[in-house]
Amino acid sequence: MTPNIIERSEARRDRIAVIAPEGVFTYGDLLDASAVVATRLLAGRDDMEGERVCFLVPPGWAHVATQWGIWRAGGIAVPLATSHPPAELAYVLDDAQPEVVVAHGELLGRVTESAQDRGLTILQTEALVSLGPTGQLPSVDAARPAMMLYTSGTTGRPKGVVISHANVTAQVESLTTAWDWRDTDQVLLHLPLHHVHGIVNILTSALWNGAICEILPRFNPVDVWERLSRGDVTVYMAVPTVYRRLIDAWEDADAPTREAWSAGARACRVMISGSAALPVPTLERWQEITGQRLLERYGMTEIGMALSNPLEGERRAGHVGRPLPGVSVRLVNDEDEPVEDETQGNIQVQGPTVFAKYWNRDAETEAVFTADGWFRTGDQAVVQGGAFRILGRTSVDILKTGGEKISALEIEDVLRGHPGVTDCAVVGVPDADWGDKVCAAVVRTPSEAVNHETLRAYAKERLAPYKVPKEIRIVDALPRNAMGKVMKQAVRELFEVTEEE
Ligand code: MCA
Ligand code: AMP
Repeated sequence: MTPNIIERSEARRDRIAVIAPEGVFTYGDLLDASAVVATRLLAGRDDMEGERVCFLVPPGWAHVATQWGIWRAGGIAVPLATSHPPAELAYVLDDAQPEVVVAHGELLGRVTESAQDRGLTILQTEALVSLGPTGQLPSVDAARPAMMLYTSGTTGRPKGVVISHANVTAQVESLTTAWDWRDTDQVLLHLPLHHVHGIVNILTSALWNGAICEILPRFNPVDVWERLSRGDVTVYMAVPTVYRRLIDAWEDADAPTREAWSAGARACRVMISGSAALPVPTLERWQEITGQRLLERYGMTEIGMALSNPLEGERRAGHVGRPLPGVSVRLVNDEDEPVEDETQGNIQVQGPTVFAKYWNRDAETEAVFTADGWFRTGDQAVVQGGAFRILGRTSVDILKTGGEKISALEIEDVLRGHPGVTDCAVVGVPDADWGDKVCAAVVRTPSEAVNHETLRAYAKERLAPYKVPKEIRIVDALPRNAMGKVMKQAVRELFEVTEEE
């Protein structure tokens, strides 16, 4: 990966690579700045040899230069989520055991204490990504890990998904072929840079192909529309919640504004949706107001992208298309035997895009691969007329809210830590905006006065903001079956009933 993207970029030194809040930067600027970052990280060594570098840097130039610098020094890039509170960041520091933490001055306060408590060096991007000498950089083999992204699962706290340079290359090459990325492309990036969607599908795909990646500091529907209305963005990607927010903003705008916005969006060559199921009404309304039929695709942190509707040809509503180039996908029953067409099955994936392991979790890694090397995604689908349709997840405890994957069990564990909570159950309630809306039913300790607000405040200190339940209901008891197991569907109904009332 690294050698290839570096060589490819050398040939494009004068072309614009990144437009960011900090300014406009060429591929030459990126090569030079990342060489300086790498030299500083190496601090006299030949190679970082897979040491982890956790970095908490807002989306922008410093983020990209730091990521490339870590890669070029032979380190593993561990991007920290800029929305996370100190407790979640500290968890990643404990798990990833980095050698160093890189932080932007704006966010430094979130990690200083945890890093100091753990005896970790902190480097500030303001000093790291600045002019300086460069030394000899190591040659990094493609089989080596490039990055580690944290993802929630059905067991324990989030796990580090170790993704090699070869994985990233395979993912980017597959998308380049499928979506015809070219050096004349210009893509907008406002998704977080600690997920495959933002890092691989948008940023690295653009830079691999010599295109321009324009980074917005945050998502704001009006800013995105205004930017699109200039008519020079060729590729746009987002999660369904974002498309829904854009539609809402368009509905609220006056007629001339709508016209300008729609004209800009029409000029894109492709608009893509993924990370969660795209509701058909969102697809249809988007097409009505922009003329763009969204290209829906399916992927996962552990595998990159697996299925995609075609660039040319029919993009079927409610479907995620066929396997991408180089990716093998099969549907199996619970015994891992392939099922017939038109039959529901569990999705399994194999190929060079698939990750090798979870960081320091051999048992969990072993459990997600079949004996013959297929990755069990935990998602279910059916093939109808050659196209896959996602039917849901095997576990009710994995939720997707606004494109963020979360574990109900992790949130339950945190809520149970509150002295006022005797028991609780977290569920995802279907919601037009979020996909799954995180809701919690809580049994209160009689002596303690807790309510929706106190529990949310407690959760906010300990969890990423998107994991904090949007609704908390105090109940006398959780619905349980004869075996004593909480019936999550019945818990979900508690909230659905409330909404209809
Ligand atoms: C923010 N909030 C959320 C979420 N995001 N609540 C639930 N789910 C969310 N995803 C909360 C905030 O904590 C806040 O709560 C309130 O909503 C408003 O926050 P705000 O900052 O205004 O939200 P936003 O900036 O508008 O964010 C919404 C968003 C964002 C733009 C949809 O969540 C987003 O960018 N999501 C995409 C994530 C992504 O890239 N996923 C890809 C992973 P309060 O008011 O209580 O404080 S999946 C992946 O990578 C695989 C490979 C794949 O297939 O793509
Ligand atoms: P993550 O682990 O955050 O990478 O999220 C991956 C999960 O997002 C998958 O396992 C699916 O459950 C879900 N997902 C991604 N794309 C789609 C899609 N187009 N339709 C439905 N679910 C999706």
